[in-house]
Parts: sequence; C-alpha cells; structure tokens
Amino acid sequence: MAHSLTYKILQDHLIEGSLIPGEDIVIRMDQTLTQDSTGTMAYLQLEALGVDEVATELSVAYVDHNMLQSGFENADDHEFIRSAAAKYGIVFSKPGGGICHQVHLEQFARPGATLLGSDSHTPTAGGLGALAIGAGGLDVAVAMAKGRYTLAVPKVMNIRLTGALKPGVNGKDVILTILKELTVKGGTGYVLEYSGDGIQSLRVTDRATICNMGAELGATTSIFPSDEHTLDFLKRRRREEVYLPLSADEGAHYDKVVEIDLSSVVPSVAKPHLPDEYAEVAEVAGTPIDQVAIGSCTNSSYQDMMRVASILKGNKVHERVSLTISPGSATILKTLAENGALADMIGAGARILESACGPCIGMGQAPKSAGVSLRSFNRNFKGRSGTKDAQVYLASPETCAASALLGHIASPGEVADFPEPEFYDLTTNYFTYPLPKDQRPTETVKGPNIQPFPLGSPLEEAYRGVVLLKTQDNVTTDDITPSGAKLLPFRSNVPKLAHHAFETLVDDFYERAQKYSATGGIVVGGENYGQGSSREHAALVPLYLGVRAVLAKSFARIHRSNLINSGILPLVFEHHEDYDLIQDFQEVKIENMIHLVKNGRGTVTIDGRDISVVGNFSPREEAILLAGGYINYMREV
Ligand code: MIC
Ligand code: SF4
Repeated sequence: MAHSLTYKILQDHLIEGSLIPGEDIVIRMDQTLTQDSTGTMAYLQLEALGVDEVATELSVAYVDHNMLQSGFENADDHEFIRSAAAKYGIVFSKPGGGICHQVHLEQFARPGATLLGSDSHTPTAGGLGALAIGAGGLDVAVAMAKGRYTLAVPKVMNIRLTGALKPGVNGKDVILTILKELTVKGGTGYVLEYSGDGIQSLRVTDRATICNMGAELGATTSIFPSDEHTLDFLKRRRREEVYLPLSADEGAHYDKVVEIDLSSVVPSVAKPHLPDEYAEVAEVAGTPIDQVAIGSCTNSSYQDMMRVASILKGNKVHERVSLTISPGSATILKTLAENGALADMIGAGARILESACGPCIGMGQAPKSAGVSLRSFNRNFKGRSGTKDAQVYLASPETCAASALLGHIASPGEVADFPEPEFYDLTTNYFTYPLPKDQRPTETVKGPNIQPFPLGSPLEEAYRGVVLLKTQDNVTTDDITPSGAKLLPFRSNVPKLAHHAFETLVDDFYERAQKYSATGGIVVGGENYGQGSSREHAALVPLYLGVRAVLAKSFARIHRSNLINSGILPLVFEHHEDYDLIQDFQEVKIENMIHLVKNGRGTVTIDGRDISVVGNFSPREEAILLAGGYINYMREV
C-alpha cells in the first residue's frame, strides 16, 4: 500500500500495534529533548521511574526558558537539570546555547528520526524531515527511560503547496495563512504533511517555521519531505552523513487534502489574542506600535536574522519603539557577530537579547500598559507577554523589522537575498556531553525550590463535588497555569504555582479550591480546552487543587494526555448544548466512575440534571485512569 511519509516513519519505528487511525501504537523514540521549564518535572519523573540511564539514541536537556535568575530558583532548576543530565547520560545545553528547537534543528535533528520533546514546538524539526512530537514531561520521561512512546495513530492531512513565494513573503506568512484557513483547532488529530512543487521555494528554515506553528493548529506534528534543501542545510553544518532522502509514496492515501498556492500568500499578521486572528498586513498597516520583538523558536534562524539586519542597516529604529532581537542559537549569534550583521542591528538602535525564549514566554520585555507589541513569535494569547492589557500581533521578522523603523505596522517591501555561509562553525562549547557510564555521578542536586510533584489516587466508585469553574472555548494552558517572569521560577514547585491557577480568567480559583477542598470539583470547558503549551503543570496544578475531572466540548491533544497521566478524567459532552446549562458552583455527582471509564461513556449529574458524557479512552488510558495516573500505572505493570 502507498504510504504517506508520516506512516512510513511510524512503520519504521513500530514496536506494537498496527497503523489504523485512532488505535494506540507504541513506537521507538530515537531522540528526546527537554527544556528547563518542563524539564525539571520530567527529570523528577525520570527519577521516579528508577532507571539508571536513558534508552534513546540521543537525549538533550536544554536550558532556554527560565533565564532571568532573579533569585536562586531558576539557578537551582538549571543545576538540577545539569546534574540529572550527567547522571542519566544526556547531553546538557547550557543557558546561552540557544532555543531548544533551533539548536536541535542545527545540531541534532535528522531526517526520518523520531523525536519526542517536552515542548509543544518540538515539531520544528519536521522542517528537516523528522517526525517530531511535543508531549508532557511524563511522556518524555518514559520515552527517555524506555525508548518508547505510545500514541493514537493520527490521521494525515496533506498540505499541497503550489506556486512559489513572492519576495518579502516567507514561511511565517504561509503558516499564518494556513491558520486562517484551518483555525487553531483545524489540525487536531492530524499530522500535517507538506508536499507539492511549492516546497522547492522553501528553505529548511522556512519549513521549520511552518512546522513550528503547526502546534498552533493543534496538529500532532508537521513534516516536510527530505530533499536537496535538506541536504544543503546539513552540508553547511557538516552533518551530511545523516542525510536521507524521504518522501511519501506515489499515490499515498491522505485523510484530507488542502491546497495552498504560495504565490497568493501576502505579508500577514495575527491580531490579538489568537494566532488565527488573521489579517493581511495591508489591512492593519498604520497601526502605531510600542514594541517589536524578533526571535523565538519560530523565527530566529540565520536567514531571519540576516533579513532583519538588511532592513535595519543604516536606518534608525523609531523613537517610540523598543526593538528587541534574540538570535535562535549561539551559532547564529556568533555568525552575526563575525559578519557584521550584529553591528547593523545595534547601529539601528536594537536591543540585543541572549539566545533564549525571552519575551516569548514573558521572561522580561513585558509591554507597557495597553501597549501594542508586534512579534515574530508564535503565540499572542492574552497576558502571555506579561502585560494583561497588551495588544500582541504576530508577523514575519521582515514585517517586524520594517515596522520597527516606521513606528507602525507596515509591509516589509522586498528584502534583498543575502549570501549564506558555505559552512557554519557550529558552536559546541555550550554542551556538556555525558561521561562513560561508570564515571557518571549517581546523585542529582536538588535545591530548596525543587518540590515533589503531586500523585493522583486510584479511581473511586462514586464522586461528589462542585463545578469549580466554567470556562469558554480555546482556553490555553497559559490560562490554566500562567507563566512569565514571576511564575516560571516555580515550575518545580506545584504548591506555589497553585496560587495562580486560572488567574487570567478569574482571580479567585485558588480560594474556590480551598473552600471546596473536602470534595474538590470539576472544571467545565468549551472547544479545544488546553490548547497551547505542553506544560503538564496545567494538569498537576488542578490535581493538587482537587480537580477530579474536566468536562469540555473538546480537548487539545497534549493537554488531554497530561490530564490522563495525572489521573484527572477528561470527559467530553455528548450533546454540546448541555454546556449552556452549567454554572459555577453547581453540585456535581458521578455515581459510577469506574464504569464510566471502562465503558467510555456515562452520566455526570450536575445540579440534578443528567448529562451524557463520552470518554473514548483507549485500553491503556483506561488502565492509567483506574490506577490514578501514569506513575501509579507504571508501578503496577
Ligand atoms: C510555550 O511556548 O508555551 C512553552 C513555554 O515553550 C511551552 C512549554 C512550557 O510551558 O514550559 C510549550 O510550548 O510547550
Ligand atoms: Fe520558547 Fe517561545 Fe518557542 Fe515556547 S514558543 S519554546 S517559549 S521560544
């Protein structure tokens, strides 16, 4: 049978099961990556699994999120991760080495490999033909421990690109256009597989940008074929030995096909506060801006930086605008320093930040009150920038740079191409490679900020509680467990984070949970509940606060898994209109929870009314829920 590229890679890595959409399979994970804000939890969980080294071909622990070190907390986290990497045989990438997805693309990703990362933008490596999936920390811990990952066989959507990009338009404009077509939940349940003549006009870095923001569509991952652009990318980094040409079989079956004509793509933006709030730059041109931030795992490649430098060269950033630039990796920053592009940026009045996530996750550079910020990033959720009433727009680095000069949103015009270095001098001095097994330390270092994580309890027969909170559609994990400079230091401290649960939606969730601590309760959601970040804190914090179930119209993939892994029931309304009847603080009864989980459907009684709910749990998910979470389940099997 003619297979998609996705199914070819899955087939090649299959350990258990068969490729039937919706069925669980177990695949071999060649590589894993973690970053620090989810990594602390992943390494605590790896310790709890009791292995002595990783079972993958390569695992890398990056530090790129919590970089402010305004107290001992971040530094403690870094030290814990460094020590865990040394103990378990993992490559450690120091702070300053760069953003995990950019560094991984440059130095480690390879066509045809499987990669699991504790970050939702792990699919960036799909730009190089890897099958790269984002997951919660616990799934990544298990992949490190056993080299295996269980997933439901996804459907595959073919995005056929025709035509060629016009000058001044790049991968970011393409993915914003796709977001307009498909919306933030349009990719749910699918791998997005790109093909068509149009891919010839996309370099690996543009492809990586497109795969990166597939996360904003809710897709399981995104992938491009591996071709001469892939070979060129690898050659320039002296890594051509990992090259493998890869594409779908002729006549491969796809569950859905979408066609995009690249020549019709124009400079685009996402308006506040969702990545699918599409507008052409021309429609919002002239909007005054206060801040421009260029960088993030989406758009911080050498190509992106050079195009920005060429726009800034010899010009002056508008006096009202604060322009920040964070190159994606130490290698990129060093190359820019060597070829003079950094001087062009500084000369224009840009603020150069270190190679890290920075403003993308609210680690500094919060805009002023009600400020308008234009960013080359991937997410513009309300409050994520650190300023609740900021208006954040997303655009390509070229649009950002041109707008920074003018002080308002503006079209980038045509940016001249630039020569790419024949060879990049890949910076490896930020890496610590693991020692031979018999020389590795046997202990990890845990400062006072590293607190144990909560564990669920085996499923009880009957349950009584209240509706602790009813939310709307598209609630993000940034809403459930906010991040930013104030909270990122506490990613290894769930009790502390709990005080801020749902704080972008209501200011008293913690008090509500305290008031009903005897029974706990449920959270009610609309469509696409838990979209965005992979942070499992968005499940662990509710677990800690006594949330037993989340009842929603639909769930985002990673968050649903994280809920199950923590032992919280993700239930879906059978009839969406029942959602309208529910209010905060109504009484909740579930008479037969075990039966509900085993049967995959049942009844939740809210305010005396029976509501039909569906679980659709796989046998494995059922066993995990009955055990009260993945760790309990692993201890049983
Ligand atoms: C994000 O972009 O939201 C993050 C921060 O990288 C998260 C991970 C996290 O919450 O730590 C992600 O995308 O998974
Ligand atoms: Fe970092 Fe932002 Fe990318 Fe998340 S989206 S990994 S915070 S740069």
